Amino acid sequence: MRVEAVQGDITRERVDVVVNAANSSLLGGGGVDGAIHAAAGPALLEACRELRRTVLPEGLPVGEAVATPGFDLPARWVVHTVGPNRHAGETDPALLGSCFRRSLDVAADLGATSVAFPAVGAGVYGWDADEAARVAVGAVRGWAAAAGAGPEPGGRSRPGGIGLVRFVLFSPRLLTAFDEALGAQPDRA
Ligand code: AR6
Repeated sequence: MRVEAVQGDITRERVDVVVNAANSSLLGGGGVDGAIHAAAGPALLEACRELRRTVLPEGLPVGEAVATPGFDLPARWVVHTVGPNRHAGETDPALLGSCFRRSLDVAADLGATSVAFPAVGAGVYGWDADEAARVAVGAVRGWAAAAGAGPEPGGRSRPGGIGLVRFVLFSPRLLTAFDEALGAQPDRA
């Protein structure tokens, strides 16, 4: 699986899945969440409301992920995840890593071959750029290594079709942090 980092606007990415750094309400917000809703059009908010009415009446838990169509985005699907909010005392990096692993689980179940991630947690939720990058890269590479290892102990076989993960960063500072994390961590898959 290829893992790369670029600077850009994730709403313009031509990939199967764009990941959204949402909040538990799934009903929109600022940052990349606001940009994705603006670019996808009002049908995205309606799809999120439907998730709340049906399978997620209490919202999406931190570290979890759920899919909707991409509507007016170039991407086919949006996978929404919720990062831990450091300002609310959620400082466990494992929860941030879970956002990336669970998003890839959902993307793989959709049959996606390419996934773009923003720097989940590195905006409003207060994660330092270097730590956010280290956690993100470690989680994605760990997921790829596990996916390459075949069926999970529970017997569930993971589709191994994701060939590209691209981190799409809004600022040069974040791009540097992700480039350093990618260079510093060995490619395990
Ligand atoms: N493309 C790529 N990255 C972007 C874009 C874009 N179009 N727009 C912003 N970013 P944040 P969080 C970067 O705050 O920290 C929302 O209100 C941004 O510069 O979007 O997980 C949600 O509803 C930053 O580096 O996500 C939640 O309430 C990164 O995306 C809360 O913010 C993530 O910043 C989630 O906070």
